[in-house]
Amino acid sequence: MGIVNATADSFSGDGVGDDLAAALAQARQMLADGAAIIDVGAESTRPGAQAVEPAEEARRLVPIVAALAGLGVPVSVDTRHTAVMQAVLAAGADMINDVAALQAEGAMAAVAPGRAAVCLMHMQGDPATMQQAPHYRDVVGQVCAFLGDRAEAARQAGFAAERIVLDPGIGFGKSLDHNLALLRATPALARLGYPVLVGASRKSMIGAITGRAVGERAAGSVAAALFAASRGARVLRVHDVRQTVDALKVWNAMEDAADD
Ligand code: HH2
Repeated sequence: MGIVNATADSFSGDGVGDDLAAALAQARQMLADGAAIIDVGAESTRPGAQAVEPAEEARRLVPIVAALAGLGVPVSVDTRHTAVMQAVLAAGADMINDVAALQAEGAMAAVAPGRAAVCLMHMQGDPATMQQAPHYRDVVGQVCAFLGDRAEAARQAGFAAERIVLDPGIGFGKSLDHNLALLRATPALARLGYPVLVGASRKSMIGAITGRAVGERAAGSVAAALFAASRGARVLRVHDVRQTVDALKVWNAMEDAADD
């Protein structure tokens, strides 16, 4: 899953702002590099990011979604606002990627009746304050319990199991140790019975381990992606598509090779 941020302030530094042509060019390059899904967002969720009004978010997203859907590209939209979900679904979005796991008023009811998939992500607190003092009794147990409950709520609302993806929410109200425990526990999350999405790309955990600035975290991010894949993650949300796809190809070739 390649990330296209129609923002000016994403932490990764590769946001394209309000430039439709740049967003489409970035998406096309990611597809050429091997992405299977494009995830577009117009509101940064990094701590301290500027809030974007839902009307403005939809204004930026709808033309991008319509253009990509028209090309037959599987398109996911990263939003936590119900009105934006409705607008992008009408424009042809195939997936709603919600860091708030469809907990906003009306969100579940807005997405459940259609054909679009949903990514339900775990977050402790809200983006403005979530990194101040994240605390868990049992991070893996609590995240799995939350996602299991949200998946069940989605099923009750009418989502078929094939339309649900779960995400532990790397960096969303988590310390480095919490993130590492969750990545190691990908098999436990996968045992809930839904595909697991992992997004560690360029995040501060990669910086904390390598000491690298955001623009220099591709290699560390690829290592995290391979580790997650090796533990059963089915979707990898990444900025550096070409490097990640190449690494997966090499790793898969070795996994699939005959033993003698
Ligand atoms: N991470 C970010 C945003 N959306 N969605 C899911 N499902 N999982 C994630 O880990 C995730 C997400 C943060 O990354 P990015 O979009 O690059 O940054 P920003 O929020 O600053 O635009």
